[in-house]
Amino acid sequence: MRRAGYILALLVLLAVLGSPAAGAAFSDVDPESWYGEAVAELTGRGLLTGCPDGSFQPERPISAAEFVTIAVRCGGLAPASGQSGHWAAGELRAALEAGWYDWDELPPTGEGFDRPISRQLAVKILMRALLPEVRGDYQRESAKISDFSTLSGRYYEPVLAAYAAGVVTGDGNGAFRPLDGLSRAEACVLLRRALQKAGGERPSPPAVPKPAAPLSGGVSQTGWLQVKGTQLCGESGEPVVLRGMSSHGLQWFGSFAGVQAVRQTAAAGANVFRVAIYTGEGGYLSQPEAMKERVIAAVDAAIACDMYVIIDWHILSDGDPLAHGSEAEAFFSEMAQRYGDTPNVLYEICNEPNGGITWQGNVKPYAQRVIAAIREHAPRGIILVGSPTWSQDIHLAAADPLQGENLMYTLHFYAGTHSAELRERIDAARKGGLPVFVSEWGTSRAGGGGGVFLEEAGVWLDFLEERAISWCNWSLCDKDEASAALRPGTAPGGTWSEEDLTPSGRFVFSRLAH
Ligand code: IDC
Repeated sequence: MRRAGYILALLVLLAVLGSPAAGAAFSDVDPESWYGEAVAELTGRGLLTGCPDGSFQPERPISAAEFVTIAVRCGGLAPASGQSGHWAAGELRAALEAGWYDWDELPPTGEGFDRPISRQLAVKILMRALLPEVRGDYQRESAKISDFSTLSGRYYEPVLAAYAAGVVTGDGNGAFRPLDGLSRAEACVLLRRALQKAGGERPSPPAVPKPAAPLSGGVSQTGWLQVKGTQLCGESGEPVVLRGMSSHGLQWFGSFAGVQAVRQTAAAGANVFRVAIYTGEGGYLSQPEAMKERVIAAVDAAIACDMYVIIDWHILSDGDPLAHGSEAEAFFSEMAQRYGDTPNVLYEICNEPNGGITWQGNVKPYAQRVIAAIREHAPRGIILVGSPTWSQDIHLAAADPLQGENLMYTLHFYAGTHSAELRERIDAARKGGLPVFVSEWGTSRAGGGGGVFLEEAGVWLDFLEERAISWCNWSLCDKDEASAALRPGTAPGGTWSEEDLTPSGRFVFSRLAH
């Protein structure tokens, strides 16, 4: 009896939801209309459900949550578990983590979930979900779009790819209208076309490459780090070298700090990931809560990959670390409370002090304050300290070092700008007993562009290897600049091949494994 009642309830529910069994018989969908077939097919494949009253509402603008939910089903992505607050929270989270959209495009605070999704964002999500490999030729495809000048550069790649694949054709005037919404009927037609191009079948979720097993120097193997003399060592005292990538600013490129992106660096041999939390330029100081969420997500992603992870308070435009000393203390105190008993985490307290500041008057007193705040909750974690002139003046720190255990001093270099002189400075500082960690370096000039200078970068890396000095490369992102490791348009949640790596990325990835 009970079982019969359950089955009956299930049947009623399926009918209401517009299950495959219910067919495409929506009261307001004419099977002969331009979108009738698309609706019928998606419904038939269980990818689409109508409204509880049996209607489909084809003219209504599709909301972001509705669109993402269908895209997640089409792409065969599993909704993230443990999400609450919105009916589509699991799907939205999964799509975000897969890199189908960025945090700022649909903030997880939810205000955009039920609003109409823009055409440009819908196309980006759709292309990343179903046709991530497709690229469109700029000249050829942009010529098809009469209002191309209104499209933001951020959407060039997916929109041009969508035109190239024939997924989008534009309206009667050849316009794309990037900021307008799209109707539920239009969404169905686009999704069906993309599914057809993708081979008509649900692609399996992107394969996550397994780290080259066992991950050499993975945290589960090396344990708590410690500094002995000038050398970074593992828990049992053996010398350890960390090699890995730095994120770019999380406020712009947070999607490249997710599990899939980080894991791919682990698969190439990295055992550390650096999480760059810009203080200025729209970063932490302008949106502390949102940025904190991103930091935690990125740190947890690295922990999930058995990697060490550096929490980098990325001062840059705000040259004096003391300028936001209280914010730094509060931030690191919170991070140390959260991660103080996790051997994975290192704390880099000031990326690059610069401007009219000194070691003794600014950086050192700042470091004393922040180190004290961290040590209250993280007695063992390694703390990395910068120095004036964009973390090049380690000789000043060597002349007047900080007191305390497990402290290291960062030196940053860019192969197109810095060479032998800075290397000599490292040797001199180490001779004086200063432990050095190259927490950021680039193959380009110091501005992030120019080059790349792979020969000089090779000299630098050989120098570091000979001395067992750890390093992180700037940066893991697809920005159109020489120092970026990934080509513009690379999907953060996809599986990268050689073609996705820039010349810098290829060089650096080849040097990660040792
Ligand atoms: C650069 C980025 C660039 C960005 C700029 C300002 O590559 O895209 O526009 O910052 O935010 C550093 C800094 C690092 C710089 C990098 C290259 O730590 O933030 O990134 N660099 O200029 N120190 C020396 C070089």
